[in-house]
Amino acid sequence: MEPNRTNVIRFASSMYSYTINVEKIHNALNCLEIELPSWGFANTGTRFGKFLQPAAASTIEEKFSDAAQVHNLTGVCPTVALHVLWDLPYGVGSVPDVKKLSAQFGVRPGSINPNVFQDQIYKHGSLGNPDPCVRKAALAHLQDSAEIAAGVGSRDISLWFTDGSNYPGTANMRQRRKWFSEGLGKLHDHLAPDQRMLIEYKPFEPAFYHTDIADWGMALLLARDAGPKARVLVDTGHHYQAQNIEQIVSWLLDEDMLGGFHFNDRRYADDDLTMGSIDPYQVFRIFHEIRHFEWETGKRADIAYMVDQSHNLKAKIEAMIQTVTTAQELYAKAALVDHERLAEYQRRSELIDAETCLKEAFSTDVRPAIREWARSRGLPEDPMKAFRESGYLDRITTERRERNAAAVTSYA
Ligand code: LRH
Ligand code: MN
Repeated sequence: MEPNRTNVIRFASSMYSYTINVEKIHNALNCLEIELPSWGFANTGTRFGKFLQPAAASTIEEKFSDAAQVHNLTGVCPTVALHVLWDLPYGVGSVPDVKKLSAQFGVRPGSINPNVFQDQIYKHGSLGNPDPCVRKAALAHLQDSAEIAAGVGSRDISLWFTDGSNYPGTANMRQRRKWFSEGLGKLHDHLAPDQRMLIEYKPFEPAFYHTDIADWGMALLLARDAGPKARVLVDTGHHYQAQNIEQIVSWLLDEDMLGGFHFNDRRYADDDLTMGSIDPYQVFRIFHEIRHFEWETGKRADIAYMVDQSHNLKAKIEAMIQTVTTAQELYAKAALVDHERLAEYQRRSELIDAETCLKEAFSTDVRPAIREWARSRGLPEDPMKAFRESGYLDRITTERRERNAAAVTSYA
């Protein structure tokens, strides 16, 4: 698309003159949807305690209400991820309530997250547990979750397992892999034709010696074994410090096995901090690998962009708005990379110029173009300011303060 006066802003620097292609930014924003986690609105903590927020959501109605606030202010969060035990206490029986709330608040149920880690029976694992009765119970919950997903119209069943061990010699890791393969295969066969199962890996926590699905390779092999409706889910917080996450993303894209992301940020381990708060360039590099793949292949990657954070200190709804606007900014910057020019520099191993293609895009201030995009969609230019002026926070604080004050805070 030839830049003309209307869709570009010209910039001339000593080394380079470049234009901001506003249309490219708007097109990118038009196709970016970000799924919010219901649990991101609830009072959560660490093992050392939980600091209660009077406005926190605890009922599924309140979580839909808060998610709808973020969607109405940003226009890009039409779905909310649900965690079965936390949001659907009656399992399939909770489906009618969820559908009613979805209609009431204009936000659809997103990925369905089974929970085979909280119940006491899962002490030694779920699908990987040496006790066949426990494996059977876990599979039943996973299959129920697939039915819940079908009932509420969700496509993705998002799977995370705490299975593993804390001490060497206490688990047969090869045997447990076989049990996982067996269980995931049975779940796969239980899925509806349009459903997907996303397998999330995590190197450690709560298991501290081995985790059965510890990295992308293990998740990929298990997904392959399970069948064509299985994909890998990349939680950005589930990597060792020095791991190159965007390389993992590029391989999963190449294998057509990348199903989705849980975005958050971290300084040390699975800190679940707000996206882009510690290393925004990391998120940019991930978005760049996806956009470059889509440019090269001419096909849109079928990825679920989801947030998975627990806001232990920040005000929860504001932290979610901050996360979504940060994701939009970093995605818009990645959309500005000149793929032709980059491919040419890569082909010629022009290192400085190739790197500068990314740096130029990353250092571009896309906020004016995003404000223009928001205006064009009848959305507030500054969602955070609009939220603070809406009075919503005061209203829910009054409604929820008493109930939240009574909640348990201590770990033990
Ligand atoms: C595990 C995890 C998983 C969720 C949980 C809330 O660390 O990332 O995706 O189920 O957080
Ligand atoms: Mn996650």
